[in-house]
Amino acid sequence: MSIVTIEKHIIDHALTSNDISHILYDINVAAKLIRQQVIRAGLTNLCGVSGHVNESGEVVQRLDILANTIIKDTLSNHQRFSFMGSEEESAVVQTDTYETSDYVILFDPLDGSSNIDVNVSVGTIFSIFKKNPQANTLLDHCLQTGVQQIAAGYVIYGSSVVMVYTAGNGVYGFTYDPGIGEFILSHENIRIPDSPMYYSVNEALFNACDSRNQRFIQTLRESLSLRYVGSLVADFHRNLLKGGIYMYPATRQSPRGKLRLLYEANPLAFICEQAGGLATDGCNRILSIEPTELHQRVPLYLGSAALVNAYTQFN
Ligand code: P6P
Repeated sequence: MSIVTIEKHIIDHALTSNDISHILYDINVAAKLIRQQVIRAGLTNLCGVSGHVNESGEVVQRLDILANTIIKDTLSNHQRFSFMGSEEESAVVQTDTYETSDYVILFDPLDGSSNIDVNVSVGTIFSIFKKNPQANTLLDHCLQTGVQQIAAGYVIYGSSVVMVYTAGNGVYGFTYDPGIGEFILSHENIRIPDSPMYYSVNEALFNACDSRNQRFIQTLRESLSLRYVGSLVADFHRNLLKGGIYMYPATRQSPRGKLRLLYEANPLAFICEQAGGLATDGCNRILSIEPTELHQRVPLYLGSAALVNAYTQFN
């Protein structure tokens, strides 16, 4: 079996032209550093809450803060990014090289981190843009529609550590080999299977949804198996590989849904569409939504095209 590292893959796919190779290398370094902390969390007093609440009003875990710091420091040192938006940062972060660097990154440093204490997979999600030439403010560089992304991906820290990305030419997965300290190509050109197996939704929200969502969930129950671990990256990764739908609808408590457009919905929507799937907020294509706030939430329906289309037929 030929060993294809991220660097070799990028050369083979001639991605060196727009710096994607350097960006993916930087992210793979950050992922290795975060992995080191995740796999030892129970031994290093890194489990549990930090005592802070983030801009979205969510309790921040100790590992959220550490992962956020690792990504900011690693990427700033490599001087490719001008601006960063993070779930754990209330405002846009401007790097020391903002005048000369060309790229912008939005990221969720450790999605699903409340699952760390119980050993359920968690993940890092990232979305990459070029700087916005029409920007008047720092925020304008981050508030770009999802179709403007030049790359997106995630790292899932699970039974193995897998980095999945797209740069608009298909979806590729790399599994970390601790024996050689490298991510090795393991999933060549991922496509969502035509016949879905799973649906992923928090069934406890059923009574808080509108009747359209309730009727849709009832149809899913008849033909699919429910798999929901409460980590978006883990639930999405399963549906990407096996076929299925992840949904987090608007509810009475969260009328705009729970998940964030810029660093959760957009990057996973880019990957999903590149793998032959669809991603909507129930009415609009996620990648076409014009962002207005850094931490804005959207309802999210993401996965097999047949299932996402089935929801849009409900009214
Ligand atoms: P609930 C984790 O906090 C997260 O943002 C996603 O990773 C996950 O899919 C969702 O929230 C779980 O939310 O309300 O079902 O616990």
